[in-house]
Amino acid sequence: MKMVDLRSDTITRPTPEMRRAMADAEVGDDVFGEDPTVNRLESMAAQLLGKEAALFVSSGTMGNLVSLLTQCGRGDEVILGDQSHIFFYEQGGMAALGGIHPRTVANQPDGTMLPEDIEYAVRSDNIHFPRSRLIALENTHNRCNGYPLDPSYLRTVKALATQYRLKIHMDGARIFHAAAALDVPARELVAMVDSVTFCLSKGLCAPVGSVVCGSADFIGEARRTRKVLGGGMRQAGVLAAAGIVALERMIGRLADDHQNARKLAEGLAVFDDLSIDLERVRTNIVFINIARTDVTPVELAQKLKLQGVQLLPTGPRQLRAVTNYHVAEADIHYTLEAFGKALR
Ligand code: TLP
Repeated sequence: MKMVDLRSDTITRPTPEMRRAMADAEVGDDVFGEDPTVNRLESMAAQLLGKEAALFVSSGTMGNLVSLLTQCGRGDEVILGDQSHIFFYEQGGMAALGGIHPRTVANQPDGTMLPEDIEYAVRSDNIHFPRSRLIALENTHNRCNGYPLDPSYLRTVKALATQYRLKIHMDGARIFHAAAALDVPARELVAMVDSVTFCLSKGLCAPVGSVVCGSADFIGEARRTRKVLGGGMRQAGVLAAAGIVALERMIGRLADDHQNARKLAEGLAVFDDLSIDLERVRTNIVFINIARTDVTPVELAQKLKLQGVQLLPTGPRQLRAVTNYHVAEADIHYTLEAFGKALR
């Protein structure tokens, strides 16, 4: 039976071109800085995002952790959204491994934190308080409808950061998805931040890898942090080669995933048993709320799987669908039919 996998865009598999590039990759010892393919990926990434330097890391989680550990010390505080991936899904790594204190602020449905809430969270100089050091943003915002943060909001946060002498880190796991949705170059979305992580393995089809970008000084320190976390990867050019193809070939098609997500959301909104915040569907992530009480998200996901469609339960009444490279427009129709049968 055909299976449409909408659980995540992390499920994307390397394209034939990527596999060829991986097989042919020129490699060296990256801990000595001698892997030409990793070096090429890092300089391409830095250039693409308008930053001085970049660092190839194994995952988005590692990129965020490396960035926070590099920019903050023990007892420092990070202001971040209560729905952010860093807070929600990364095992509290900043606290567990870095002694960094998370200060959460409510995320709005569009992934922003209200500027007044950020300002209220900034600590004054007082012996009782941790020191506010950094604001962490997420773009697109996974748990907030995959919504993109636009340049005007980012400038507002930058003004606050400047006023209070805070750094900004962006979890840009899907920064190119945001750029496609807003129709602005990705570099415009990261110009205001000190560090950014983006993922090669979410929708861009690389099998492994993320890249951290920032100033040359920051990346020099981040390279040390990556090493202490065990992230020095030696002949990593076989992985970076797929990342290069991802940057060259896969970014341009992300708008197709957004369009398919839109079609899926509009098709699902017709079902009385489901509710979708259609206005918030701007990228490839669709949250589906179940209005009925006689079926749990896990049960509905099981029924859908029997009809050849996989989704991820993400809350007590909620499922998530993420369109990606392996989901074609015809698969959206197939998915809508599967919902019809599963809800019957
Ligand atoms: N997100 C995954 C799951 O962890 C939820 C997904 O399926 O969406 N930042 C953001 C915004 C992410 O969405 C993710 C992965 C990460 C960081 C972590 O990346 P990895 O999995 O490479 O460590």
